[in-house]
Amino acid sequence: MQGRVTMKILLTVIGVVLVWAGAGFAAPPEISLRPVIRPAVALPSETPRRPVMRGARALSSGVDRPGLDAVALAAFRPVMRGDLALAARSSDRADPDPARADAPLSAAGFRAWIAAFSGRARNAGISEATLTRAFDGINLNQRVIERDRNQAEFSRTLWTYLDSAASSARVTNGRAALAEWRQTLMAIERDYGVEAEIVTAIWGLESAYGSFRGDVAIIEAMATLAYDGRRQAFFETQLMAALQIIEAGDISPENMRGSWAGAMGHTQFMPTSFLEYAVDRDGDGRRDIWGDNPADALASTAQYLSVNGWVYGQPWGLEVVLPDGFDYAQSGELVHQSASYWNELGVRLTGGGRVPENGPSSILLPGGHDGVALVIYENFHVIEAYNPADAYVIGVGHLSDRIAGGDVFDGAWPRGDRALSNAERFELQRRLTAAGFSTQRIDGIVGPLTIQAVREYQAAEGLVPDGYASVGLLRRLRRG
Ligand SMILES: [Ca+2]
Repeated sequence: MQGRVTMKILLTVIGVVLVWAGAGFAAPPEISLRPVIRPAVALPSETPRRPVMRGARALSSGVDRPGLDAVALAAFRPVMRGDLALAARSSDRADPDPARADAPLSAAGFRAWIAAFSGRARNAGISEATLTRAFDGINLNQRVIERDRNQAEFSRTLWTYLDSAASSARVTNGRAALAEWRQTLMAIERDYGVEAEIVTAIWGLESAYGSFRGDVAIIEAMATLAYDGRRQAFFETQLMAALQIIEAGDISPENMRGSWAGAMGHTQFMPTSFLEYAVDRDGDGRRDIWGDNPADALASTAQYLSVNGWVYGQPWGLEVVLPDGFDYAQSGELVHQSASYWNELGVRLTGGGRVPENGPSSILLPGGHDGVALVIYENFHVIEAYNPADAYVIGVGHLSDRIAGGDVFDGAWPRGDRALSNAERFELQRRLTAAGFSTQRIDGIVGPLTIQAVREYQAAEGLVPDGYASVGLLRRLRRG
């Protein structure tokens, strides 16, 4: 648990830190929404850029956000699955190689870098044939660099994220996708012990059920970003993993395509995740997460969750109603209690039922005490292994519930509140720490310890100690 909390402290964004990737990378207009922590990878909207999923299945596309269809928006997705998280950490915490980062990039420099890297790849067991195929004709990709460097950062609230993540269109398309692939998904559920709706929801958030698998050449993008040097070690590792995948014969270099930051296929695996979790479900001898048939990708996603501890039959979380006089010091991910403990306090499901026993659980208040209250179970943290942003986990969980026929949240969100900007999150941490409520680190990431510091500050100020890091709270801190 300590490791998990540490992970959260390092990586999580609560209330949703969304790095909104700047528009203009993709030539065609692209509506994409996805809370991102760098590196940004486009999350597809529910409107496929292509009218249909190639070959496999037509999506009933539908924009439920009028006015956006012609607007290039780029991505919305809490990116940060484990390996991306490492990239974020190395980018935000470790010093980039200043010589490399500031040096002008050139085609000649790129070729020289490829030559040097090829030596390291040979030493790692990559064959000459694979290196030749992989690096033949690739170029320094300026668009990838621009995309990486010009990530305008916008912060979005959780509820704004959920509006798209579990929009009616994404729910409808998810039910259609599940119906179409039911046999495959049910067999995967049986073999891996991960519910079909959960796998479908991840598919829906990662690529809009296969509609946005990405068409950037992965070898070129990874080599470009490694050469660029801002996160050299991370992208070198991804590039090496990509070469290993080609070496293994799973995909040709030409067909190894994905998002500019390296996420590939139906469920947007990074190359290192592929090596760790990808499986050949359809038995053709190749682990193909890129092609029209999603079976390998869906099974790989189930494998990912299964290996990380998914408990079959356990909810990720459930909406609850807190009793009058609830002690908000009991909320937050640092408190773990049994369902009977919550039931004794008077916590109830929104329909009035008792909180079901599913092992240790926590009460989460992502929008403060006026917003939706959730009881979360161990499976919540398993989804975090895929991507630790709370927004993503709640998005996956809620979308899966909706696909399964569940209802929208009963509670309200504080829709009048805007999200804290990146600078404001740093400021909040600085001011809390200066006021004697240490956030342990000043990293702009509102994780469990920052939330705990908020809660202690609120308690000291006579406020409801719900841990909600709002603009109003920051204003109060500014007033001293
Ligand atoms: Ca296969």
